[in-house]
Amino acid sequence: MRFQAVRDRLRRGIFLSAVCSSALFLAACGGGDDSSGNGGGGVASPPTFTSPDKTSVAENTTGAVYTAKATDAQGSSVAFTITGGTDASAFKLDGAALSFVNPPNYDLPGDANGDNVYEVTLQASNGKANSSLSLLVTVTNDREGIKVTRVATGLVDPVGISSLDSGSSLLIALKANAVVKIDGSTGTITPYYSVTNSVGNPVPGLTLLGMTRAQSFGASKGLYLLTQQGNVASIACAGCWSFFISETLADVSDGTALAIGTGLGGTAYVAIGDAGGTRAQDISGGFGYGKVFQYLVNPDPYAGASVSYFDAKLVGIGVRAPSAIMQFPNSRVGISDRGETTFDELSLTNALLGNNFGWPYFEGTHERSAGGAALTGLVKPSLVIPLGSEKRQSRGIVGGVAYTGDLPGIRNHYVFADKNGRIWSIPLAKFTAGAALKADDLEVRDEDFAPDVGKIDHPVGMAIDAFGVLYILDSDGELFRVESSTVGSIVLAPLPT
Ligand SMILES: [Ca+2]
Ligand SMILES: [Ca+2]
Ligand SMILES: [Ca+2]
Ligand SMILES: [Ca+2]
Repeated sequence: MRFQAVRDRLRRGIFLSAVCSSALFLAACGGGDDSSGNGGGGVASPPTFTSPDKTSVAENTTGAVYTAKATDAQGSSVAFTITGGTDASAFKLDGAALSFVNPPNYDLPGDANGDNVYEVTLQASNGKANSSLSLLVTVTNDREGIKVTRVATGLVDPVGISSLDSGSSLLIALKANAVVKIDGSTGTITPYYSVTNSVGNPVPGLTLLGMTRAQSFGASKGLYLLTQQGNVASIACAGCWSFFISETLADVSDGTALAIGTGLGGTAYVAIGDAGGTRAQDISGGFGYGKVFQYLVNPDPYAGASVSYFDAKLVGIGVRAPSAIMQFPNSRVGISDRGETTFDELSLTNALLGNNFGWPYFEGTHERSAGGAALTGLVKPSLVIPLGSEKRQSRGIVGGVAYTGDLPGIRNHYVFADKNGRIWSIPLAKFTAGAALKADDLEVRDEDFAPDVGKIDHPVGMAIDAFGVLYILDSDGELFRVESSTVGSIVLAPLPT
């Protein structure tokens, strides 16, 4: 009897002989449950799957992704179950309809090996015998409504971008002492500002390192510039006074990294690196290295014993190679810092004073040297990304915006980049107190952000215009506008007649 059943199955090609040998036969090949009795007349043959062993589905799908089908030689009804597979827990079965427990996310795959191919084993049973199918479900990308258009090229050595808070107007700082205004919807570029001397000529040898628009006098905003002349980096507020005023920050001949951005209360923040780490924890020696400062223009520079154009506050210590400073919702400021050998990190704080970002004791979550536990005011990083060039490794965190605009795919995400052009996003809701997000929290958005022309290869900054549209500035002079791919296709209902 049994031999007869085996031969029948072989004839139908149901199982692989290599697997289905000897005593393993019943278990591995789901052979007939003939021990349960078949009335003494032959062994029930198992159902035969007729649905394919692979399927593909776009990410975010909520409904059924696959319908199991099988025939039964005896005409019995067939029931399906999930019996295994590496990714079995990602699925649920309703009758023959297979669906994901949670809608799959191509940009942050949930399958065991992260390649967006989910492995699940289905079983078909007629109540007496059963057979199995190893199913592969491939999840494909959806751009989630994101359309990226290149709106300008030819911006030479751009170093920073800010919204002008009016329409689609943006400011872009160019290294060669020029700030240009650009209309983000048309790409039209017009001169806006350059640092000039007393006779109105551009200051010789002065270059720009960065820029942010931040609070100047009262509620009004000013243009804060990071400048360099010779080896000396300075901060300036363009147009805040009738003459050009700058304040020295650091000697940058050793390659000290600087970052400027808008922080708590909409004020200008500057971070000065200290790659060697010998000065980052020293607050007695008057070193600016390894520190973060808030700069405000002084409304009354002549009030004190000496003339002081800026009010500068020491916000924090312990930074190595700061790359970006940005505002976060819930009155937080984010500061990204480039690691030496292990991690890039992003730290969030809502404290204006007393922050210690940990360098040189900590690099990300890695304790680089003993003694870090004793630091006061230690701000543990909210996000650490290992250094490297893989999808979820960093070559240096660039920019970033807390995007609250209309694009559903990235709405309420922190959208940021890697120096070599990787675009990532993380839902803002994940940035909770005490959470240390890691590489496997990164949604890799490279495909969603592929532009119509050009390439986002070395981004230098991001900005959001007054309409809520996101822009990405690339170091080779390209400006990209990120908008909804569906805006143009809204169909208005006809007017009643
Ligand atoms: Ca997605
Ligand atoms: Ca897989
Ligand atoms: Ca996507
Ligand atoms: Ca480019």
